Amino acid sequence: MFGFPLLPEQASAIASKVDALMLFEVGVSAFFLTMIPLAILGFCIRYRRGNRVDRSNPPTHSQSMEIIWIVGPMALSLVMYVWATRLFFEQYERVPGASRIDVVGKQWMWYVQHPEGRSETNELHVPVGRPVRLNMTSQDVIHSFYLPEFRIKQDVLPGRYTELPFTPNKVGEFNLFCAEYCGTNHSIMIGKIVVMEPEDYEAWLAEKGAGPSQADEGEKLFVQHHCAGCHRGSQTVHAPRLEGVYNKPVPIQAGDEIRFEVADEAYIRDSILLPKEKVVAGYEPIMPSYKDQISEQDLLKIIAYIKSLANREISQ
Ligand code: HEC
Ligand SMILES: [Cu+2]
Repeated sequence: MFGFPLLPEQASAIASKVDALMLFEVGVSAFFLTMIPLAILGFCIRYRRGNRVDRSNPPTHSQSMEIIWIVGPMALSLVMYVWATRLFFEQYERVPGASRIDVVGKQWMWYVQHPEGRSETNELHVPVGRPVRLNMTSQDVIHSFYLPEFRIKQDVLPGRYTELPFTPNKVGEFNLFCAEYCGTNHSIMIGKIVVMEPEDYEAWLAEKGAGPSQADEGEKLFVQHHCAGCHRGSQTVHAPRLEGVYNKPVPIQAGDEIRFEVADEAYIRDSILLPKEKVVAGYEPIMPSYKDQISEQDLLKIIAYIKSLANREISQ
């Protein structure tokens, strides 16, 4: 309208669907927002003092009206509820084969780590048309990862991993904002997302030379922090091997009982920071806690390494 866009561009697979739902909700609101004041105004004028109108037998009850105003809004609300819920599940659905990219928010910047090894700040490069899953955490306070052109937003929380799946469908540069007030310089916590043709993306990843991958860096840290001393089949310490553990159910000793938990990113993170919380059945709780000793970035690298072990054979 007059060269002033009312809505940002639609740059992800889900964007047009989010807009359709929003337009519907705005339409319903606008309808009632006009009809109710119009009715009030109409009655005010018609029944103003001194106007000669029939005021005998004012209706005190109308069953049909009651049915309309109960069933109508309920049906409309249910349409919005079902529509929005389906869209929500569609957006957060885990697409197999999505590439996982790690994001750490901190006052006041975004740090992004690609599994291939390249990292960047306040920028996120992704290939067009391929599903991506961001695995995000914060080093300090609550931030929120907001891509307006993609119509997606997700809180980024300290001490927890949240995920944000999406599929970009337009090549170009788009906005990245922090959408949760996070302190003095919150307003400069902005960046951009660069959507590239897959070939260009591959070239971009390799631009700085084939450095170590995220998992390789994680392996270095695994040795540096002495994890390897216990977890690589030590003669003196009885600790579980980590090959193949990722995304598999692990038996946890809970009192006298054993329960199973899937070793996802959050589980591995907890195992490193709070090892006494969940002790693997059959082992002593001798693993030291690494709380406040390993940065969020390094934790993600170690997790990437453990994840990469999932496909390796156990070798003694
Ligand atoms: C002193 C020996 C020791 C060190 C050092 C150690 N661990 Fe452990 N770790 C254990 C033992 C024993 C267990 C099993 C008992 C438990 O769950 O606490 C374990 C459990 C785990 C688990 C859960 C495994 C499963 O099968 O569910 C993970 C993941 C893990 N450690 C990662 C690490 C990482 C990463 C480091 C280094 C930052 C590390 N550990 C350092 C002894 C150790
Ligand atoms: Cu922020």
